[in-house]
Amino acid sequence: MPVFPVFSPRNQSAPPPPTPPLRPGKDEGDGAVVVERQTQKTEPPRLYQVLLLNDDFTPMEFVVMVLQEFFRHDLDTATQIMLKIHHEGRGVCGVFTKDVAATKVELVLAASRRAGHPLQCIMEAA
Ligand code: TYC
Repeated sequence: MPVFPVFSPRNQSAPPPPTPPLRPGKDEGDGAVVVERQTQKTEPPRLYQVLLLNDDFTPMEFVVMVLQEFFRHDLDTATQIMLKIHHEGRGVCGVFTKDVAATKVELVLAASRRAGHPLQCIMEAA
């Protein structure tokens, strides 16, 4: 016949609950147990350049407007970038995360087609 210990508030308090096992974590001295330590795994997001390509038909003013409106360049910078594209064939408008770059490309192409220009806008891994 098993004998159960009896703890009544009058004679003594109940014994402390059993200590949890230290595995798989380790007690670090402050009573805290780290169950799992993870090394940093997240990489910074990849970046993409958005570029404009030269053509013989899109007006310079339209390209400057695109660089100001969609890439927030001031008039001087936009003009310099446009002239670089005009002379060298292509030029970087800005560097963005993938989704932002893809959206910029879509918006520029849509605005160009709407205005009847053949301007080409592409993205490339930076
Ligand atoms: N080459 C065009 C012209 O002489 C101007 C131009 C510049 C067009 C940049 C496209 O991405 C471009 N009208």
